[in-house]
Amino acid sequence: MPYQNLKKADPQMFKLVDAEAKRQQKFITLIASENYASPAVLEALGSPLNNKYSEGYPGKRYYPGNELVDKIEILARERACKLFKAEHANVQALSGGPANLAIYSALLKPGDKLMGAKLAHGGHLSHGHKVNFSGQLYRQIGYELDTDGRLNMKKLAALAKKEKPKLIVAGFSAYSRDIDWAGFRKIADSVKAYLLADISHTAGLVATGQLKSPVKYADVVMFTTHKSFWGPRGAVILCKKYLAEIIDRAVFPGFQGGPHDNAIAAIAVALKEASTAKFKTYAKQVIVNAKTLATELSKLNYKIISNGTDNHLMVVDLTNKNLTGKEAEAKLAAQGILVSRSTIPNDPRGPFNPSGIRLGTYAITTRGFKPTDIKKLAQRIDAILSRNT
Ligand code: DSN
Repeated sequence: MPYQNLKKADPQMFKLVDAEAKRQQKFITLIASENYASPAVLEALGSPLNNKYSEGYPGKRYYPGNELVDKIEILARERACKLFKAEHANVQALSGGPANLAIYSALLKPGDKLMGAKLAHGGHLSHGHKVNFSGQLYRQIGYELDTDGRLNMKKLAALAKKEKPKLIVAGFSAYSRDIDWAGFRKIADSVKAYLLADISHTAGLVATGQLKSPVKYADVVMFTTHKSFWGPRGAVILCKKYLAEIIDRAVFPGFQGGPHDNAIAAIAVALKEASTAKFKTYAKQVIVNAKTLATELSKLNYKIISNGTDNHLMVVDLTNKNLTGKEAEAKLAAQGILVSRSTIPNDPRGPFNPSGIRLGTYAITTRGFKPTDIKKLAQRIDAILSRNT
């Protein structure tokens, strides 16, 4: 039985943790940013590595007793570099938002222009949105998807030429198409901007060759380790050698104190898992499942932004169904299916109750869903959303 020590020490918390573990098994999770950490990852996370302080980097710490922690961090960095064919990896950022802020602080000065996708067009808060520190410290030049729900590289090039940003973020939380990294590089070069690829949503698909890799093109690539991998909460920053020192310095001591050594060990485990044939099969299945879900929902007259998907997710515009994203989210959750509300491009509604929902297939694929299950799931989603109550 798991959690026996917790049960004894804190029965109230035990009940909550145990109930949450059961809830995660009971619900069908289509939240595009969620997945299940593997048992090996959870063991590394819950290990005594949690107890160590190791400010600094391997071979250069500000505390003693880090000989083994050094080996662990070096292993995580080496595995990240090998998996993505990268020149340098930093594995200390606590999660995606802090990683992005550290990267900006390394490459930009307050007030500089940062060109990132608008939130309603698939971007992320940390890509310069005004409610995020990134939008308060830097000036966001927001870009949009075209009317077909796809990136229009010509329009992006024109915007970059007009605004001359210092950094371009190519990265998305709700964009279902593969990305023209070479095109982004060309645009960045045309205005002498840095290019940051935020592949938090797709890193596992990139690592296994299912989607194009930005590593050759971007100055910096970052990703979280809990969405597309069976990994812990955390982030990895990859960069060219010439930026390694300033990126490392920005993470520590610029932004953070002691790294979470247990999370770093768990990241290393997740990256090892990601290099296996089993994981490659999983990554392929994630995409097959997402394509099937998009096709089946389209057949049921759901409007998928960009008419389909190349990756694990899709955004569904519910306007023709006379439902808001929040209403659909609640109706589905009441029946055990979790999706997250989502803005659609040029959404007339606000982000708290937007016009769409976002669905992703990482978690259900980990649980073994195949296209036959997906077809039933699409029918079930439609049946729930079509009910009047
Ligand atoms: N909030 C996450 C997502 O759902 O995409 C990204 O940080």
